[in-house]
Amino acid sequence: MDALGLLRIRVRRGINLAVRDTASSDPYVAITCGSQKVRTRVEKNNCNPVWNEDLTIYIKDLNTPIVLSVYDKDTFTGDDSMGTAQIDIKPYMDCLKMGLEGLPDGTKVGRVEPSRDNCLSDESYVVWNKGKISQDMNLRLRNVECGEVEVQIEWINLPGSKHLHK
Ligand SMILES: [Ca+2]
Repeated sequence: MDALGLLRIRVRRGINLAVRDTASSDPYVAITCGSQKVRTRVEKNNCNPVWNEDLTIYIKDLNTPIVLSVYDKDTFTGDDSMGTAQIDIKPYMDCLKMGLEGLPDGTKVGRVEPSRDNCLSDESYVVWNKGKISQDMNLRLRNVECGEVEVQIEWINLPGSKHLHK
């Protein structure tokens, strides 16, 4: 495996997610990247679930799309879709490649505006904190009537892997 590194995706919570059962849903988040698929636990009967769960994927190619999907867990039928969003890590990776060091905690090192090409519902910042760089994103779900998901991404270098900093 010649991965560039790991991406930790903290799935914080869902906001105003779509109703897929009688009055609510049993949502969970699945993230796919190439052949990888990881998922959170199911939060029963809650359209504003708090997961606060870390999902980690290998990144081998920065061009492979990272797709977040929300589903309603059903016991006897297939799980219903509650929307999808793509996680665009390119602005974040560009900040990482700058090789920043020794900044005060909370320094904003990058800003990403919502656009037609990303799924952001709000401005998103790449932030330096305690020697680490992370980015919080509010993702507006597509292919669904409503719903947003808050995530945070953070890069983790693999020991011995090709270093990103040039
Ligand atoms: Ca259900």
